[in-house]
Order: sequence, then structure tokens, then C-alpha cells
Amino acid sequence: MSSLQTYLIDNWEKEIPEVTQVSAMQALEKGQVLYFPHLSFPLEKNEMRYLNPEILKPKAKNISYDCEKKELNGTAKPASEMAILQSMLDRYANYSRNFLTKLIPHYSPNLVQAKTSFRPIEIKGRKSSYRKDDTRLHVDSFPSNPTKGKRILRFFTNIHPNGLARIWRVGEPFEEVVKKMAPKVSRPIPGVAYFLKTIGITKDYRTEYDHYMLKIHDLMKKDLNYQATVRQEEIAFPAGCSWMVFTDQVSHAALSGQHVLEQTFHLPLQALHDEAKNPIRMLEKHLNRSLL
Ligand SMILES: O=C(O)CCC(=O)C(=O)O
Ligand SMILES: [Fe+2]
Repeated sequence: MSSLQTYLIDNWEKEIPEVTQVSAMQALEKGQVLYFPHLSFPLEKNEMRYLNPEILKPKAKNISYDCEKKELNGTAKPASEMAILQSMLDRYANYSRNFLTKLIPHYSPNLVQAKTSFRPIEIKGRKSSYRKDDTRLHVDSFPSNPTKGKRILRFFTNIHPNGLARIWRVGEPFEEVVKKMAPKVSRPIPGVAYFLKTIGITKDYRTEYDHYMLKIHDLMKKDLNYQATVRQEEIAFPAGCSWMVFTDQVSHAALSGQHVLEQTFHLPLQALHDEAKNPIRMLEKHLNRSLL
């Protein structure tokens, strides 16, 4: 199975034929990356000046935007000076949500729009701890943000003004990741999840599923031999294209590139077309018990 499934859609708003809708949903749930080489996000002239890492506040990796609260985070300057940037992210949030609704209408009743982000830093050479190092293959899982089983679906658009591609690697299928990593994870210590939530380290209760995903994320990134030897494919996403993937299922790494927009969506399990093929069920099958 190739890791990419390509769709030549070049318009955010046009209706999408049903055969394409079904193909996209099945490819996504199988663990492929949906690739839209002609789906670009043109910037207005007055938005171009934000393509500059200096708009980030110190230590921030990206600017994040909550399109429901209309709240911008991660900028060095007060939000009032960032009104144009905010409207750019708001437009991207709307375009990507409407597009996904047209591409996979099956998901739309249950689709939850999470943060929008703008990532203006060159990834290559960026310093970070191994856990935060997204140049290493990983599946997404975040220490303070348990999903409690909700899926993580991410939509990306490369908006680099001078044509620089974003270089990714896609690793082995999740079943293989589970076989290698899950046996190394010990069960959560009873009471810890409750404690983490009570003192505010986690924003919600860390389920056993979240525990396994987080440990697998860390084990993958920490294991340099795994990183070097596991089957992987390099993909270049040129400027002016978009792509979408279940990042909690597809092992991925972003090696280089600058200036990307990203929209995260969450999806409850029951919204999937084929509930059997998701990371939760794969982990449960491997461990032979329920995790949620
Ligand atoms: O910034 C990127 O290209 C991808 C980084 C990543 O690992 C993610 O967004 O989950
Ligand atoms: Fe990731």
C-alpha cells in the first residue's frame, strides 16, 4: 500500500463526487495520507509579512488559534496588532472545515474543530527535547491533552512563498508499531491518572488508551535504532499543496520546511466508517482488553 492517496481537487468550495468521498474516507481510515497537490491557500498581500518566525513569542513552536473563541496564542505582539494574522487563520479554519465537510460528509455531524496553527519556523535544526522532536517518527499523543479515544485528524497546507517543500517521512503501519512498542509499555499505576487531573497536569482524565499512546509516542522517538532502521518513505509536500492524515495512527516525521498552516479535528470513534480499523481497537486487540 502506498502511503499517499492523491486527489486533484483544486478548489476549496466545489462539490465533490460521491465516489471521491468514499475513496477519501476509506484511504484515510486505512492509514494513508490524502494528498491534494493543487489545493493551495493564497495569502493576501498584507498577510505576507507574517511569514516570519519573529512573530513568535520566545520558545513558542507555532502560533495557535482557537476559531471558536477567536483567540490567538503564541505571538510576540499583543493580539490587537495581529488582527490580520488572526483573520488569515480564521479563513484557513473555515476553508479547511468546509472542505472536510464536503470531502467526507460522513464525518461532519460529529466533527469537532480543535486548534488551528501557523508554523513559521524552519523545522530542520530546531532544538528540542527528544519528546518534542517531530523530526523523529511518531504517532501523535500529547501529555496534557488526553483524547479519551477521540481520533486526531490533521489538515496541512504548505504556504511557503518561495516554493520550499515540507519534507516528511511516513513510517510503518500502526499494527507494526503496536507489535514492537506495546510490549514495552507497563500498565498505568492506579490512581496516577486521577492525580494528574486533580493537580492540573492533564486537562482531562488520562485513560488507559491515552497512557499507551503517550508511552508509544515517547518510545518511538527515543529509540534511535528504530528511527534509523524502520521501513519509511520520504515525501515532499511542495509549496501550494495540502494534505490530511490521522496523525494518531500514521507514523510520521517532519524533517524540514517552513511556513505551514495546520488545522486539527477530533472525531469520536463511532463517527468512523469502519470502527474496527482504528488505533484504539488495534491496541485493544493486541492487549486483549478494553482500554477506554
Ligand atoms: O509540522 C509538521 O509538518 C508536522 C509536525 C507533526 O508531527 C504534527 O503536526 O503532528
Ligand atoms: Fe505529529
